[in-house]
Amino acid sequence: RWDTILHAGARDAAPETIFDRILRKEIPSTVVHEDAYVLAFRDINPVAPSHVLIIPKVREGLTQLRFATADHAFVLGKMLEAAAKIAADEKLEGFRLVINDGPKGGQEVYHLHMHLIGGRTMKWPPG
Ligand code: DGP
Repeated sequence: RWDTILHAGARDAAPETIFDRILRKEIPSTVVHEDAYVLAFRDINPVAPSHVLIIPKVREGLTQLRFATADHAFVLGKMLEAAAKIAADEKLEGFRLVINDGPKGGQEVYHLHMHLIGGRTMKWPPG
């Protein structure tokens, strides 16, 4: 499975991000979930009482969702599975999952990540 993701190519030429350093534990983070495929840690700049980032562990994965293909289905599923578990662990009554894509989508870190946000009532539409 990792072979297909490693050779998916979308991020091979992309520079490292701060999330690679978090994955290597060079930068401390508050980890709330870790398995073979994903790491989840609290956002340094939370926008809600519970704000967790869920990222794939493999750095040659994806910089952003727009490059996702069927090759990434497994790890994308693992990210969603982790989100469901963390939402239960955090005892969230309601929550929102956000993937920002590109500058106009509000993306700042180009290592695919999902924001799990909860602990307050969400507004719609988002900003
Ligand atoms: P985005 O805008 O979707 O690319 O979100 C990037 C998020 O990453 C942003 O909410 C802040 C968070 N972040 C950036 N640097 C760090 C860091 O060093 N540690 C942690 N825990 N979060 C970070």
